[in-house]
Amino acid sequence: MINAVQCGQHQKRTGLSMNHLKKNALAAAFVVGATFSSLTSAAPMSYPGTGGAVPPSGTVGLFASSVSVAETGIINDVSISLNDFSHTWIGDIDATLVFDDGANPSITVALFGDGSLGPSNDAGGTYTFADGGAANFVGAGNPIPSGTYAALNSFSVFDGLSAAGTWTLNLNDRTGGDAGSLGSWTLNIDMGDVAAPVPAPATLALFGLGLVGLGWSRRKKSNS
Ligand SMILES: [Ca+2]
Ligand SMILES: [Ca+2]
Repeated sequence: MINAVQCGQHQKRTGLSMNHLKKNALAAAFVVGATFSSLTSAAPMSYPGTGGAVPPSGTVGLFASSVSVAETGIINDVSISLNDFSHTWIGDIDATLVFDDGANPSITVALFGDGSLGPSNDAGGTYTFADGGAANFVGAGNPIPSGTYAALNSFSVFDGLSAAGTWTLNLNDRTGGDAGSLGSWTLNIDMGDVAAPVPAPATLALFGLGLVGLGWSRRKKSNS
């Protein structure tokens, strides 16, 4: 309603064409229609995680931090940001994102680090890992510039799952000497609606099929 009023005022001032009005009418019809069906558009959600020393003490060990996601929307896309992450030897670290829905085996995506001692490059920035990001994070420079990088594994392994569960960032510093810190981290989940989308016309069609089925069964009964 607010949009319709604003549009009307806008029209008075500028004298917009009929074509523009038709477009707005179509948009309004779409909004009305959407109230009768499940949302199909994706909703980007962000969940903040806490930072800390990497590793938690000394120069070897596991930094782990989890966030709980209550939303049960279907995952369209996942990315993760390491905010204000610094370390004096990036190749010390194996980084993973692990999803545990509490029922099925957990799913692990390797962000960077393959278990062997990697390059001595420093981390010093904010790094987002997302499908389509730049390749070779650990070798991207010294210090590694802030930006969006590809993880070692695709995040598409999460697509189609319900987002609800525990998401854990692991930064495993496996090598003595060199340490760092993480300011915070952010889990980003682009998710759709909980229920499978059922547009209003399809619902009506199913209702109609139900009536047809009912009539058929009654005829069958009367024939027996
Ligand atoms: Ca180390
Ligand atoms: Ca270094």
